[in-house]
Amino acid sequence: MMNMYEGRLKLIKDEYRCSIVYKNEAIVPGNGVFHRYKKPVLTANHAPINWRYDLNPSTNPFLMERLPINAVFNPAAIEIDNKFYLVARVEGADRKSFFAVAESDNGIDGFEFWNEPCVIPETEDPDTNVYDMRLTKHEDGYIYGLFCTERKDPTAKKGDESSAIAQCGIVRTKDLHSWERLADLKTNSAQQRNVVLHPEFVNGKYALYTRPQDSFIDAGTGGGIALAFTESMIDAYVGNEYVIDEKIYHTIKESKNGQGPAPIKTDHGWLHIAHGVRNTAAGLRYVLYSFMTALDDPMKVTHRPGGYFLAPEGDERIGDVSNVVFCNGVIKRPCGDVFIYYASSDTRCHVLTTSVDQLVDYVMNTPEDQITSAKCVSQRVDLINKNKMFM
Ligand code: M1P
Repeated sequence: MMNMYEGRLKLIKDEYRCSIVYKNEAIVPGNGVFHRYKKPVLTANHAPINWRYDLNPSTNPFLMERLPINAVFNPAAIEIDNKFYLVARVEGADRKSFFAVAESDNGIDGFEFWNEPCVIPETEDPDTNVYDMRLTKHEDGYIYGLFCTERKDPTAKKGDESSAIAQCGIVRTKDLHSWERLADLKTNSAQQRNVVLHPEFVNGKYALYTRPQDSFIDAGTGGGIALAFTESMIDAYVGNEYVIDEKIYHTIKESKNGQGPAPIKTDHGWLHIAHGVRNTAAGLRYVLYSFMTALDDPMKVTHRPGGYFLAPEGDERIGDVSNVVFCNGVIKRPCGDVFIYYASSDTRCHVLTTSVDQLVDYVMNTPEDQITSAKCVSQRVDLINKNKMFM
């Protein structure tokens, strides 16, 4: 007869295999822009057993989960030699996040974490929490990971244990195994989140999408997604942050917005996926939207499809921070297929599949937000009239 330890170990191993080995299927017919998938691609259940349990029967006879994983979300993404890699935000039950690489052969299922999480060196001022990496394969030859580094606000009043300062941490790598930590980005803004490196030099400089913000949660006077420039990624410093995509009253991005992954280069322009946030009686609602900037001038927005590209649906709406979709990982394949990785409600990771052609069509031919109800009615009536000959 099996003792408690052995019985539990078998059940836990079976449960782990069941939660990571499955075939993911596209939900058809989809909306013509992308396909959603029936199952998430990466969840807390993907965390290997030896990351969570002390497997020594003499120190853990009940086989208790000593270091549970709370959530796996907001992954960066990259394809190397035909393999799909996610660098996910893994959050323990202790609320600390860290990064870990998971790999898959097809990008839609079969993701498995590497043996150990990423070891990210600290700076002289240790991070309390790190999260939301964006990977950029830069033309200088490095893969950069820009992420949010968070520390307690040193000016917080006595008793205030929640005020924090968010800034941009920077690492670089060639293989996702060893990570070189560079100095945190310096800017003139009080706080930064959602900082992303543009993949090419712009006028000989590194170009960074920033999101200046006044305080930890509120973007405040930080007007939207900005572009800023630095001579070097070593001791990177940006001065002026030029807002290229501002937040706007009564749109899906009226409270704040943030660049998603590094933009995708297409023949027609740089294609951006971003998140927009509005406030509601039920709290903040995060959706994804898209826009395009000029190839020869990434400061110039050329196309702004109105409304959201993706909003949380069904089970996606529920989680640790409900009513959120967030994207910081995309893979454009050489064949033109595009895999967009997003997380729902700060809890789990999903994939959308589409193509450069579909995304370009969406961004270039979807009408802009008309800003008022009357103009939106007229926009819809126009569409109805044009459709008469096809009905
Ligand atoms: O909880 C939703 C998201 O909130 C923050 O994003 P932003 O700075 O744009 O508001 C981040 O903490 C992000 O990780 C989180 O998903």
